[in-house]
Amino acid sequence: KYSTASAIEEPVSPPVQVNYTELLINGQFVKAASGKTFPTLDPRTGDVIAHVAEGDSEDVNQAVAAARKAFDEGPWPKMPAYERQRILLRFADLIEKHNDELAALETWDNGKPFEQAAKIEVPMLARLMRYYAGWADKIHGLTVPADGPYHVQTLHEPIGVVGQIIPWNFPLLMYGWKVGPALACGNTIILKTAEQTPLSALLASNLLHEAGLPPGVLNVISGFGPTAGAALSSHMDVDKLAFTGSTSTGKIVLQMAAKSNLKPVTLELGGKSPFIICEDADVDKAVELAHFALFFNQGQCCCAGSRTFVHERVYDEFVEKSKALALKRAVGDPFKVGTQQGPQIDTEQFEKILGYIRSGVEDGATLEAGGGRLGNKGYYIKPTVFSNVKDDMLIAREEIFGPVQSILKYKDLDEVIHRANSTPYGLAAGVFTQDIDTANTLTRALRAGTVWVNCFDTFDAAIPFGGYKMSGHGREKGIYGLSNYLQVKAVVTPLKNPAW
Ligand code: TXE
Repeated sequence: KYSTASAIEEPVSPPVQVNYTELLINGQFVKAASGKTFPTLDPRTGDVIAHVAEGDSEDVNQAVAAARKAFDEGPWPKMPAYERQRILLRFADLIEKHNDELAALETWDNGKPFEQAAKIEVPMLARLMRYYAGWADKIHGLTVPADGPYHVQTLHEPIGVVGQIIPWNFPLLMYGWKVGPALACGNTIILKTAEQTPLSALLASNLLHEAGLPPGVLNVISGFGPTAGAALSSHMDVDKLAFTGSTSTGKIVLQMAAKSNLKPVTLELGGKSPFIICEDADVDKAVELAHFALFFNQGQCCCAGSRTFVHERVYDEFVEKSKALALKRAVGDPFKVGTQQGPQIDTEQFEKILGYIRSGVEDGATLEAGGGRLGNKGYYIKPTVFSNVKDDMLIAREEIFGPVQSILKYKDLDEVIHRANSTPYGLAAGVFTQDIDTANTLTRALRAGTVWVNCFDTFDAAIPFGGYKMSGHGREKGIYGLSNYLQVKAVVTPLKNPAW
């Protein structure tokens, strides 16, 4: 059924229409000020899906002005939190109602399996909205016992006009991680979507307005990084920036934020996450989990388990079984039932991944499976497995962001801790062991924002996510995600009669 050898069958016709292609500013869909559009492409074929309005600095200015007015004049930040909560809850209901439409648009624009989008990602978006709706009316400050005759309290206030820049690998989930907490706290937003995947956020944002969001509270700009993204990052009237993307672009936006108005920045960046398989592991289960940790979402995950460290005692068996699993992986049209892996996002990522595969071969790693493109159309890559990977090889050091598993051998725990931490990244790590002491040692020793023990990619609205080192600043999701979008104001009042 799946052509894992040479060709991909004719693409299935997507069961969805594209209805929204313009910028969303002040509650209205509008053309770009320049009149320009750009094509968004189907990764299965490289064909144009739709032409989308191309936002630039003039559009960003208009969106910031709308968000500023919606913040300063309200009612959004001042309305009873219960009302904001109800809008987010109605939005969650609408997401569920339009589940398959959102999922199909996501698959068409991104290439991810429809089943994954429809059964995992869109339901998670609804869950995230309900989670943050739940927080909306429970955000409050403290009464502080200060020295001296003072009544001291803290007010937790929304930070203001928020700029958010998101990538293309999980367009709707990144939308949810950013928009959910910012709205719950009473902020107003300008969201810049990734140029590869502008469509699903426009549909979702239309539903959010249908749910009752006042105009200007969420503005959505489709467009490119160096133009629209840069205009947002360096804008003098944006109070806060949240960015997810590559570490190199993260550095650029942080600089722009610093050089403009010193807006605080949350960054969620790249990774090179270790997944450590200990000598006591059930090898079959470990192989399956490590495969999932790397290949999920075509390998396009910031937290992908892209350095699989395997204890020497189980190494050979692990490599054999990982190879067999990769060869069985169902690669094909993401709209087909049963597809596990669709195409990569675009020609740039496709070429970059193929370059890394070539470098793995040239550096002397053993190519166990895959090793090239699949078919002659679109951006499909064969699930690729390298064994005998050494720490200094490019494929073990840099983020590949594709379906390429690198399996490394280790001897003892101290050695693997040192090697796992020898990276500028620190986003996530995985540990596979039945020994509680080994698990405790590793979870404390690994310098990463998330450590999954005997599981991987377990995401939940309540679990915080973010990076150590060059994987980012701050945490998103959960209670931690709220603080990105709040200011703390200390209010100090002398007590007239301190005796009471
Ligand atoms: O990322 P960019 P790209 C990694 C992954 C991938 C690499 C490059 O390794 O291969 O990054 O991908 C906007 N000012 N990740 O080029 O450039 C851009 O328009 C302001 C990991 O797609 O970081 C998009 O909206 N904004 C990552 C967003 O930044 C700018 C997910 C991300 O694009 C900008 C994606 C600029 N000068 C890629 N330049 C993760 N952490 O999950 C670009 N942008």
